[in-house]
Amino acid sequence: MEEIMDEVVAFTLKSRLDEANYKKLLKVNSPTLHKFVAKYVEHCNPDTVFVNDDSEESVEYIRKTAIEAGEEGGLAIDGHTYHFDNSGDQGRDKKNTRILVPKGVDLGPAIDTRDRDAGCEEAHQILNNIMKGRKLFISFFCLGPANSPFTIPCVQLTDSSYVIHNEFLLYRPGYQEFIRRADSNALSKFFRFVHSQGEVDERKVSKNLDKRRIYIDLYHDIVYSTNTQYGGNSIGLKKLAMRLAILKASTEDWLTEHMLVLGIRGPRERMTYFTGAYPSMCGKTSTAMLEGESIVGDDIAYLRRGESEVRAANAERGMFGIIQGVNAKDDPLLWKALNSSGEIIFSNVLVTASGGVHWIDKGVESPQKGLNYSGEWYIGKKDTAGKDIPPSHPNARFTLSLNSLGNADPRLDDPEGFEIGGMVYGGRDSDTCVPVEEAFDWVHGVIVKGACLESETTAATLGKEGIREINPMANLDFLSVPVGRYIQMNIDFVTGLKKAPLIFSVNYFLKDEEGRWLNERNDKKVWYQWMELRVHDDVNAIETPTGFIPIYDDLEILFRESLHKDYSKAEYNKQFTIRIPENLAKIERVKKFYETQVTDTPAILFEVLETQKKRLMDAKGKFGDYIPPFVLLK
Ligand code: SPV
Ligand code: MN
Repeated sequence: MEEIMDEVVAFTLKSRLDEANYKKLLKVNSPTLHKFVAKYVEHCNPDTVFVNDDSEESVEYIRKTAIEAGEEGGLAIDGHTYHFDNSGDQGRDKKNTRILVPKGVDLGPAIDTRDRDAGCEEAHQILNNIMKGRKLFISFFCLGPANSPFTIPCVQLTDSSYVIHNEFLLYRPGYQEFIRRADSNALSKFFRFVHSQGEVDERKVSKNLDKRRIYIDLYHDIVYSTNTQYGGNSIGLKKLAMRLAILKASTEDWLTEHMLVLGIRGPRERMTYFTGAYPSMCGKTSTAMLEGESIVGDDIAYLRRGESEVRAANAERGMFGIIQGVNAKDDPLLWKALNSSGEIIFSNVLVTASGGVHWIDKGVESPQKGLNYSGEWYIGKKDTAGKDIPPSHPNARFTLSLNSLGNADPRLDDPEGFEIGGMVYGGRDSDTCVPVEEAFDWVHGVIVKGACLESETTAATLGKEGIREINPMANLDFLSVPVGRYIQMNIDFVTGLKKAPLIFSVNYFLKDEEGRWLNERNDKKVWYQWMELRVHDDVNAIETPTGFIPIYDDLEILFRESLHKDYSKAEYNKQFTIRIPENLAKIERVKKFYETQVTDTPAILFEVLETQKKRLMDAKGKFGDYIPPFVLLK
């Protein structure tokens, strides 16, 4: 599309917006914004335009519209609503998500790109007139706390009130920030998202899934998302913004990570903050929600260098969490929030006639019937392949704001962020890594814990589950810079800092030879408490070929004191046995990935892997294939 002239912009906005909305838009004194809005109002051609100025009336209008438009339905508990996505639109669509790059830019084989001109053309073809008969919502947000070095202003255009509703639960409001920045000539750049759910069927779910596209115009800070409603594809500020933020961070020397931020209480009221990277559906939210600890964020962290330390802030302020498995016993805090009045959107759960909701592994008996993403549902209902349809989708979710939780950190919006003591990497790994382990040093940690993170695929993305994949820093799906460069950025990140965080790995999914889980869900609390003690050098550890592991006595005390559990030496020995053949095999898989899928792997990665391999071989020579920890206790 051609650039449009200023007079045309003014004319378009005046003729397309009613007076009240025109005034709200004009209050943000930014010709760049006006031009952008005018272009997409012309192009997508909505019947009406609504500008969200973050006032209570605006927000109430969006809530009301979501119900009236049938995108959400009301539930028995005050403030709760539900939403369904098409049964073919229940996860992130990796196949149709592309980073648009100009000719000559190559991000390597592990990242799906598309030529910018061709991608933009296709996106605009799909978007042409897509909002005819619809309302366009324009809304402003901040990624990161407002008024801080972490802040990134964003504007979302969408014809879905459900998307906007999610966003004002998940992100900090941005209308005032846009006005302030525009008035002081500091609004040169902002992230822009154009989303349309496209045509919907009688259930109000996107129906043209063949035209589902998520195209990230990387160097122009714009993302197009069409013919989808699933949050991971449609909520601009979430994983779509993350690709833009990773590139931005790479040019400004900070990091955008797929990480929780969590405060862990240590002895004598000490609070130590951790970040934790986990692939989707691998325990990130349940870790962030550990009882007795302090949540800052559960999905996306921005990390910056402070004077001498690493500082992190949550890009978000809410949670788009997985609901499967949430139960009263293991998740008391979430359970309470999900059962209390307050604003929550449930997506793809089972809705009962009395306005209740149910999900897989809720820990209560399943209703016989209800409404779910497949329509009317009853026990035994089959899909077209003859498989049982579960009451809720495995990737069913809830959206809420962190401040509706009892454990939200009081400094959640602190513009300075949080000093980080430890960084944790965790994957879905049934047979290789011990439950918790500290890296030897920063570079070892970045490479062996972060870059080598391996995990089985889950229902969070469309496609087959249970396939083991290398997933650097749990961030591969969102990378917008070549993988090797990204790893080098991580290596260099703490250069010159006096207090580099310690790096750890955790594995909640370890099994024995019979396929039984070796740990219980809440054991992770002990792993984090042990890491907290390590950050302050309060306990010793055992050196193994792969890193430092806990001493039994320290864990025994933590299990007893914080989980009231007897932790036996037999359990410890099983869980912390170093599995040499599995570790060696993993190194080969990782090497293959970095040799074939990444064209700019830093040489240091292979060197660190070789050294680790040598340590494993030496240990194997001395102690055999499976080394219980006491053998290594000096
Ligand atoms: C994830 O899949 O990593 C999520 C949910 O956090 S989504 O919004 O789909 O990215
Ligand atoms: Mn995520």
